[in-house]
Amino acid sequence: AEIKSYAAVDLGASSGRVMVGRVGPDSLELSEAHRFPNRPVRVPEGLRWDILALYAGVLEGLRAAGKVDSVGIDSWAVDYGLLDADGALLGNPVHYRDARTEGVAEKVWASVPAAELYAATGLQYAPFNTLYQLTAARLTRQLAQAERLLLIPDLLTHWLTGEPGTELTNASTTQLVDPRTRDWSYDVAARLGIDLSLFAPLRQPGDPAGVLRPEVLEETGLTGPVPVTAVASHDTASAVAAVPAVGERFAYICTGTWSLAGLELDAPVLTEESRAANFTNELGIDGTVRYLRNIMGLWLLQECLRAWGEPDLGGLLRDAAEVPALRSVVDAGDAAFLAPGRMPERIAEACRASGQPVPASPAETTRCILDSLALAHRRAVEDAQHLADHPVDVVHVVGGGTRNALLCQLTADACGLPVVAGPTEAAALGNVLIQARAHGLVGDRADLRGLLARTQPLTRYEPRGTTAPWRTAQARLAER
Ligand code: ADP
Ligand code: LRH
Repeated sequence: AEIKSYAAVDLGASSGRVMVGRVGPDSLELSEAHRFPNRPVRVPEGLRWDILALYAGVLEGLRAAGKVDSVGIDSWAVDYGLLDADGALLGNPVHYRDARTEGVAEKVWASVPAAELYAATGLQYAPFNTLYQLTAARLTRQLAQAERLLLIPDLLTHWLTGEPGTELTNASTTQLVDPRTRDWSYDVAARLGIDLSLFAPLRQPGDPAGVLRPEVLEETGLTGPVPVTAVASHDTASAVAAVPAVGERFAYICTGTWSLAGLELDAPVLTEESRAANFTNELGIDGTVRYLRNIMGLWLLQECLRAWGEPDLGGLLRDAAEVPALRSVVDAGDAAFLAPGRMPERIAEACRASGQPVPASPAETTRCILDSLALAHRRAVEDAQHLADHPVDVVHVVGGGTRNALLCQLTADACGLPVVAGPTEAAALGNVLIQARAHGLVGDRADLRGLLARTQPLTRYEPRGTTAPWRTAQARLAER
């Protein structure tokens, strides 16, 4: 039977990779063509993405990938590049952890109250939602000069093909989309003075997005035509598409730089209760809603490792497993941990301020982070089931965090549910499968998930003991 090859470009906040997926009627194999670090750069005006280095990594990866039937790009959400009338990039894209959005939300809410904004867009409050970024940029010369705004995967797709577009799953993270109509929220944009004509027309996951330009073929040594396919270009949407679940009674946690924990639903939950719980309704494939909460994720650990001079992670996790459980926990949903820098100190301060033992070694700090993440996973899985009235029997963990067995086990313990961990490269697999489906190789969502469940290595973690210590820890956190 025929096997097709797809290149999946998946750009996470900590690394970018170009993976090659080989898809047959009942086979799916993924291999890594190229991986490169994603290192933001702090310049005098603030924190910026090194977009040219990322694009160079994409080209190098496509060269390493060799002959493929199509290419798709996904990346982290919310950020964008601006192009002038000549199509030239205006400055380096601003990083979502940049400080420019501090205090901006209050200004937005003065025009459109937070409750109305949630009812219209279903998006959680996060300071970095594109809507707040654009409001922060409002009076800048750069925005005045801009003719086009392209979200990061759309920008790279545009550089590869020359074709502009705005892919829907990622557009849903701008907070300018109505999750019921799955179209722009014209009213919100108008009231905030955001010019929607900056955005290229919406496209759906699976839509064609052009072919590699002749210069790109030359640069990568590929022979044309090589089509580019719009995938679920928000990395989390691609990852959720690749959750190897059976049926509907599952929760997922996409663990990487962030933990994105929640449910796949048929319709958004726009209640006031849901807003108060800060759940978001991002759009998924096939008319689905990704109802989830953002948790700080392994960012907390990444930043500590950076502060400690990058010690060996395996050794550190082994030592952390020996530290007594739940001695101190911090609120891993707290936006206070969003900015880079001084992470071990900030965690120590949070423990001290809440009257808990202050972690005294990297192993203790690491344990505090993993316990705190597992606790936040528990809260999100519990709250989502309640808010959406959608019970689950299993938690699927996907992404880089599946390589952290301690985190997976603690998550099972905290949730009191079995955890099925894998695939690790879920976003890349979702990316590959949407391309394969666009070319008629796989069927509906259930087919796609069945294929993953049959072909990808998965690890099951059963919950140990009762959830009582986790419930106590949760109550302790809530008191503060
Ligand atoms: P992103 O896509 O956000 O850049 P990834 O999904 O690649 O993130 O996950 C990166 C995280 O995975 C790292 O921060 C690290 O905590 C975890 N990780 C990667 N490799 C290992 C490993 N060998 N053991 C334990 N954890 C790992
Ligand atoms: C994860 C992610 C997440 C967003 C954040 C900005 O990579 O896309 O879903 O909230 O980055």
